[in-house]
Amino acid sequence: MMWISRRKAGRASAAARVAVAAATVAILAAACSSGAPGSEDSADGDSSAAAGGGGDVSITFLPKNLGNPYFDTSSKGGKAAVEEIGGEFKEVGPTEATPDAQVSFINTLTQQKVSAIVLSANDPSALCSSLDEAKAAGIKVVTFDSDVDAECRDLFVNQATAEGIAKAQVDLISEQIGDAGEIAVLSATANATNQNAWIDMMKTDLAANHPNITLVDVVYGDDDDQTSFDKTAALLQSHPDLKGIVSPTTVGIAAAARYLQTSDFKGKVKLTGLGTPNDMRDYVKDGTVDAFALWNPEDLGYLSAFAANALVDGTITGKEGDTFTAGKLGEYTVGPDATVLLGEPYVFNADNIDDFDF
Ligand code: RAM
Repeated sequence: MMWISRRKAGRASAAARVAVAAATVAILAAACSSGAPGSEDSADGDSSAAAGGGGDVSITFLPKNLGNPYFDTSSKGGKAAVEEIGGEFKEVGPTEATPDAQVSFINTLTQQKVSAIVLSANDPSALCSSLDEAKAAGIKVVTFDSDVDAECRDLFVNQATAEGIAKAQVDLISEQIGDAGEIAVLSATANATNQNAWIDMMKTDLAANHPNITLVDVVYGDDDDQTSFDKTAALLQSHPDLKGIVSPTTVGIAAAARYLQTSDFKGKVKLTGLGTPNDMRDYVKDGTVDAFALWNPEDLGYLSAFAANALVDGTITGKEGDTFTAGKLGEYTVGPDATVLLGEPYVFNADNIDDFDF
């Protein structure tokens, strides 16, 4: 699997750009999080604390939770895009990945009359009434990474098709366990739109194409490191014949790898799913993990910010066929259901992991 062809040529330069930017990551992270990461007060904070420019357009990122390296990276891309646009960037969000916590941030942003909210949703429907109020106040609502029901937002920026993400993970686990035996899923939160869609499609793919693999359990680590670690231990205890774990969340796969690394199961119970190269590097190098998948979260944030700006300035309305330019990533077209697609998942292993720094 590769990045989509349009971006293939840019991959090396993207990696180089990330490397060059590495020295400034700490500064950007501090600036992006508008106060202490995890602070529930950050939505009330002075927007200038995380300002990315002085323009009229204010674009606020609201991830599932703060303190998650995946969202630190998507917000880094979002901030870069908003700076290019000449707007004002903010990131706010809860410490725990819950819909209730996101609702209060949405309500505050509506009072603040930001131009656009760019959101990864902890629930498909629980945010809808607050998002409706935001839209009624003239705020553009873009989801990225994890969607809400289509009528509750203006646009969804999808990292890759759900089918593609599901298939990548099923292919990986099936290769790693010899296409037979018991597997389990360690997911994020029970209501996460994105993980639930991927798990459904994994089940379909397993049933259709891998009759000798049995999915024996799906457990939820809530995108919390300790909960994910504990759920991994419990899975291995309750399923002594387990051959593999698929964790379609960057928090879950890293915690599961940490558990396996020092256990008797290292190398015997296979682990794959969706992870970041920086979180997973040591586990790939020491044989705890063979291979896993992801897309580039920085590009996802960057594209989402440009999409939000295109809605704000009227270049697009979310209608199928609308086009806009997302800076260095080039031109994108709005597809069915007001969705924009970043690309395809990419597989990381010992041969390529050092080419990436996020
Ligand atoms: C976690 C979050 C996010 C998901 C990634 C793969 O960081 O659950 O929503 O897309 O994993």
